[in-house]
Amino acid sequence: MAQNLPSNKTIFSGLQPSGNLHIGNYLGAIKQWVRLQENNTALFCVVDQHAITVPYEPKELQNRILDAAAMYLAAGVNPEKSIIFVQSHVAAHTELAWLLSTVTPYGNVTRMTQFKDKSKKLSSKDAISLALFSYPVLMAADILLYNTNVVPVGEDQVQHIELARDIAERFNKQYGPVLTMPEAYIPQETARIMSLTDPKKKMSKSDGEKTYIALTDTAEVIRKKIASAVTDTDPIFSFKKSGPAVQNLLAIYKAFSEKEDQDIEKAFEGKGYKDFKESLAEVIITALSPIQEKYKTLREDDTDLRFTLGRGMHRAQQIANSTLHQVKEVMGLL
Ligand code: ATP
Ligand code: LTN
Repeated sequence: MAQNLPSNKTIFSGLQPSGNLHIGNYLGAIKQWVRLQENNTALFCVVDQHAITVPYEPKELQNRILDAAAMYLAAGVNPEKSIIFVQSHVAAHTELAWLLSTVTPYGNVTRMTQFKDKSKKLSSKDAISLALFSYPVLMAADILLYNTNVVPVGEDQVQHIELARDIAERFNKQYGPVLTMPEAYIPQETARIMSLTDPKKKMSKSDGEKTYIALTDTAEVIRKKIASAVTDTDPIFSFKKSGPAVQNLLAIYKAFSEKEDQDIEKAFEGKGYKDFKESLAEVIITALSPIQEKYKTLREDDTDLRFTLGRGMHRAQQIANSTLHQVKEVMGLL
């Protein structure tokens, strides 16, 4: 199902500052945001309160929040066009989450697959927090506070967006039409970039260095990781006929080179994996190097970055507080 590029809508999305951002995050999320900010009203949030739902290192969090925000800007999110801010700077998120939790059926939250996956990965039952369970309600609050129409995300987040829609519908039915119904926007080719070592699993920062390409990886590291990426038995370069490992590498090639399928297929016809992988590594390096340079500058002196986040906070607060006020009013709070 191909989706048209939205225009004249309100767009909201966010990433957790919980580790190395990788090319899956870039192609599946940030790169899409950059396109969407042109013809829409856009808000991009560093969702720090989501990142603390699993065990984490408090000493590292501040830096990780700044790293994530710097990567948004370095990758082309423009603070003159979009509102860029940190979730915990806008108190309305957690407040609305509580209010929404009163209309959220417990049974619906128990169906969330991300909770099941994440809780399985934790070492003990005690490490599974109530916050990890109620995470999707906070995500619904993030989205619903800004009268969001469109939420660009990777495929893995669709279930959470469905829950946000369900919560909005229940709320509006019970209290009146205050909340806007959001929709997920999933760019097709890059919806799911797979692991470099196991094409059955999505690329994820939690599965070890070799499985992903971090946005901050050096050219040398990128060449090494691509050279050791798994492939299928026969070198066939076809978007339809190759096996899953090569299809994934082709999808990455296409997304970074912005070339057409036929042109890529033709370029590697009759060639071996070595040539293809060398070319793929260079395509990735060329695309990432301007982003890496800008990122380095932004992180060397964070004055500008902090100023941008402060401005984003004020702009976000204005919208969020107005929605929260309406919600409280219809709910009968004083
Ligand atoms: P985790 O370690 O929890 O798997 P992650 O690396 O998947 O984390 P998230 O913070 O869960 O990253 O995802 C941030 C955004 O990037 C989401 O919109 C998600 O859909 C998108 N995303 C993450 N991984 C991929 C991927 N492999 N392909 C496409 N999009 C992705
Ligand atoms: N759950 C998402 C991050 C996230 C988000 C959001 C995305 C939190 N709040 C609101 C879009 C809109 C994730 O794990 N990637």
